[in-house]
Amino acid sequence: MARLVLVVGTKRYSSWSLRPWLALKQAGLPFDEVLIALRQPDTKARILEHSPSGKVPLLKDGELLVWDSLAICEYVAELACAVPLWPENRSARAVARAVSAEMHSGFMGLRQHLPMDVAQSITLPELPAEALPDIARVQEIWNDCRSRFGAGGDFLFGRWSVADAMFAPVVTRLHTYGVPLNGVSQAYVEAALAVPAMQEWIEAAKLADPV
Ligand SMILES: N[C@@H](CCC(=O)N[C@@H](CS)C(=O)NCC(=O)O)C(=O)O
Repeated sequence: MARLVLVVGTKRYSSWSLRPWLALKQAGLPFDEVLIALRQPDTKARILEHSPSGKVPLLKDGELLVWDSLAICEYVAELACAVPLWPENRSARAVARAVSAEMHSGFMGLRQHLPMDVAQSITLPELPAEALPDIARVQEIWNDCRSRFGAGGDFLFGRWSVADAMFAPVVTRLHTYGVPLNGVSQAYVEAALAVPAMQEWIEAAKLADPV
């Protein structure tokens, strides 16, 4: 079997790349990494050498190309049958997919106004108004998941799942910008940041050349 290859963008900024990278790590699947510097004149051309969508992340499994963070996480969950990456309970799994899809397709205010930068702590004079509804909705989701499905562990559905991968860049943003959170959300942020793979990504981002 060919070794998996994940093409990712600059670790400081590439929120989409972080998600499937974490899923692969959490699944314990070995993979090689191709890192492309974002925000450079040749970024688009370099990504297009690998990815038909012109975006990272991209997973290569031999001849097979899988692009888009959520599709890659789904594929990794299928490969990693020994380590379940979705909740086993059908209702929990349905909600995990719903919140993952909601994250994947929304939260533009949070994304645009509090961009991911895992290498810094940034104090803003005040939080951007455009991000506030998203911050409230994220906490609503986290509180709901933790109270209904979280009994078996510290993550949204108890054991770590793709839903935690999808929210990982939100966790780092809330931490980077020191956003005040309710108790359940703060505890979740701390648990998500403590995951060794998350620490590994953040350390690599801090060590890399600033680009
Ligand atoms: N919907 C895509 C979004 C991917 C995306 O926007 N990736 C950004 C980096 S985080 C990118 O490739 N930017 C490079 C460019 O647009 O030139 C996914 O979920 O993977």
